Amino acid sequence: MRTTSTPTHCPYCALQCGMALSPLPTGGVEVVERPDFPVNRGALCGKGRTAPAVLAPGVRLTSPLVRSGGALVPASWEEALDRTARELTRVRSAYGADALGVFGGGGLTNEKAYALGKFARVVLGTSQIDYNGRFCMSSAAAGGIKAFGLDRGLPFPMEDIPRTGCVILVGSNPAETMPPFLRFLHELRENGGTLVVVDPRRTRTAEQADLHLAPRPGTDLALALGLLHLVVAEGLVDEEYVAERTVGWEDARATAMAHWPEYVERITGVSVPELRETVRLFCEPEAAMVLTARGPEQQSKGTDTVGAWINLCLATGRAGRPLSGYGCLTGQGNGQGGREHGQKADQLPGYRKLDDPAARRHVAEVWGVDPDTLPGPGRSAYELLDALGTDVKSLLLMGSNPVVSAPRAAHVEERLRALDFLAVCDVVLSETAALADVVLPVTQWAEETGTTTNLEGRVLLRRRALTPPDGVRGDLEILHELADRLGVEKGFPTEPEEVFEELRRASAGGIADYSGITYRRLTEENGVFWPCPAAGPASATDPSPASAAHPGTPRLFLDRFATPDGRARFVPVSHRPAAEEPDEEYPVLLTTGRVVAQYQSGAQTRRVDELNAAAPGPFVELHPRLAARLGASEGDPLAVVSRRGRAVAPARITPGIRPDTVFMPFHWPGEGRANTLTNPALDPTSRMPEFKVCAVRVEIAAP
Ligand SMILES: Nc1nc2c(c(=O)[nH]1)N[C@H]1C(S)=C(S)[C@@H](COP(=O)(O)OP(=O)(O)OC[C@H]3O[C@@H](n4cnc5c(=O)[nH]c(N)nc54)[C@H](O)[C@@H]3O)O[C@H]1N2
Ligand SMILES: Nc1nc2c(c(=O)[nH]1)N[C@H]1C(S)=C(S)[C@@H](COP(=O)(O)OP(=O)(O)OC[C@H]3O[C@@H](n4cnc5c(=O)[nH]c(N)nc54)[C@H](O)[C@@H]3O)O[C@H]1N2
Ligand code: SF4
Ligand SMILES: [Mo]
Repeated sequence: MRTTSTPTHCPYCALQCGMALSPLPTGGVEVVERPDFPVNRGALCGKGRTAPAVLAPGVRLTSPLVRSGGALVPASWEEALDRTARELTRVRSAYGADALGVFGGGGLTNEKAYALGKFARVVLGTSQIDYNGRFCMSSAAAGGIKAFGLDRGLPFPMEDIPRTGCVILVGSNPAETMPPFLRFLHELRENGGTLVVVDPRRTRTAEQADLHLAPRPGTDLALALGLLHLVVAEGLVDEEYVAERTVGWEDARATAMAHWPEYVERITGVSVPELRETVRLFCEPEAAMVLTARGPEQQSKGTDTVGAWINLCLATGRAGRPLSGYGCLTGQGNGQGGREHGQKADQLPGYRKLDDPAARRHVAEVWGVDPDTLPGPGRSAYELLDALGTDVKSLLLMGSNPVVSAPRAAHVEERLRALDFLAVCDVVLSETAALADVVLPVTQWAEETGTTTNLEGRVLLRRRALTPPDGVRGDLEILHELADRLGVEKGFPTEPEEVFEELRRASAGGIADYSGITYRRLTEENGVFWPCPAAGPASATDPSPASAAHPGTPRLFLDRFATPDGRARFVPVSHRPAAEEPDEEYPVLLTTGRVVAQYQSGAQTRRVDELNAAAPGPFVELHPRLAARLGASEGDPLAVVSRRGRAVAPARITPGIRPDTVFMPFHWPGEGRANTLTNPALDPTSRMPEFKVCAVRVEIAAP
């Protein structure tokens, strides 16, 4: 069996666990462990293990669908593609190119994300493209760019984590969201290091910690400032490092000094002794790390919050040194690569900026177009969804299910219904695809080749292990066919490697430089970390590839940060409240997140029996004191009401959550949809919605 298996990677989260696929005699494939891949060493969570279930023809779409007489009916590919091209052309002639919206996803391979961004700018000529990564890690990205001049999830490989002295894990629950990663945290503690977890809930991750801080949701910024205040007060600033490797300390110091520990205790609910203990654990060892995930980031002040945690690292000399640093645990399978190659509203491939004239010239040359024809930056994801049916009249959607996953989802659903034309490329009939005028069924991870970039910035190759069923086509093929019908015959190859070769050239010289990475290398090495420039300059006179390959860059910033002067920037930030604080009418805080057995909007995992048995539906997690006040018992249907709407789900009572807060996972549509409630207040820099805090009222739902 072993010899015939194909090594590849999981279709779901940003760990991109290595696995191998073996063909089964009955058809289909079986997942086999691949202990050689250093991130998971063979371990997989239940989602990865059961991922082949979604490949079965009964579960997925195998024919295009078009809306006819109000219903979606099967159609030929010719008919579905012709209709899509016709509608896009009609909308463009009636309203202009910016009436054509495009929405991508961080689960798409680098090749797809690159082709989608190019398709929007070159074929449609629209500025109106963004993607679901805006809901995911845009605040960490913005914070990283401000401070370090560059954003890559982790600036070091995962294998460094067990060797540091202390990890502060802020708003991250890998026990549910990245189970194989827990091993690194166990090893950290076995090696004598300590773990501090910051989460309003005592999660299964928090249970592993030496110290669990449970702040009120939305107060991580104040918490980080309070810790920095204590660092200064206790004389723990690394003055030499600050002088040599940073700028802006005086202003950052001044704002931190305004955040007295007692004041921070009042805002966060974390006691002064706990703050002191955190500072001790963080500052005592030689090296330490801060890792954030969606808890502190999905806030209307997420960028400043990330900045405050980075300030703490900089003041203590814990960035750009061995086994120290700030990192963000990215989320989706290609959450990292998906934000580097141009599906983001303000971006061109190689992490270039769309408003930078030199970047426009470089990419336009690779694309063979006049730089002046490239549109400028467009709207962010929520703003784009909010504009549907007003000045954006059609939407091409690839790799997201916003009916379940967008904030203020009932409003987003209404906006989707108000479109003149909606086309969705998906593997299943998601809740969003069900609203479409045309649904284009696509091939899946195990059936196609392509690269992803995991949370470490490691570029990986997923390999085709299976022949797709009749009736489905690849996303690249769809873009090729649509481009052709819209009059652009060249520039949209269907072979992933050909797209990657072009991506290499487009990214060359950019921040996320992939030009030294080839499919060949990716089959021989366990991934290559960007930046990886082509070793020798390939000039017009000597186009031969250089002999010595660049090794890639597993560890960033050891010599210098990616700013013009090589120094990191402190950002002066101050506490501010959430966009919506509790009041008499809405006295409870709602926060949202994930459970281990479901993935995102659930479009894929809700179709897997084993996962549904483990996590059958939504719930409202609440503290026994709040339950007693409501008169609610375990399992009682609770109505959670916010200014956006009302959701109903059974009570799950646990002393592990703060009594002022309820938690709902967001994986389900319908009555228990958490995003009916959430607040689309946006961070001013990253345009990230405030998924992690809003004010609600909780009551027992009338039967
Ligand atoms: N099983 C599963 N795994 C996944 C995914 C999935 O859907 N399901 N999705 C993937 C993706 S795209 C992502 S982005 C990652 C997300 O991975 P995580 O960030 O680990 O997941 P979340 O559950 O969204 O949030 C983490 C924790 O933040 C806490 N939290 C809530 N509010 C606050 C706050 O104000 N401050 C702090 N400090 N913490 C708070 C929550 O209680 C929760 O335990 O997971 C990836 N892995
Ligand atoms: N309340 C609340 N809401 C949240 C969050 C939260 O913490 N709380 N987290 C946010 C975060 S971090 C994220 S990342 C978003 C994610 O939410 P979504 O963007 O909805 O993500 P998915 O559910 O993964 O949707 C991906 C869709 O694309 C399909 N698909 C998968 N692979 C491919 C492919 O290769 N090609 C095509 N064409 N389709 C494909 C899948 O079947 C699925 O329908 O949710 C956000 N929403
Ligand atoms: S942890 Fe993430 S990458 Fe690994 S098997 Fe689970 S879902 Fe897949
Ligand atoms: Mo995410």
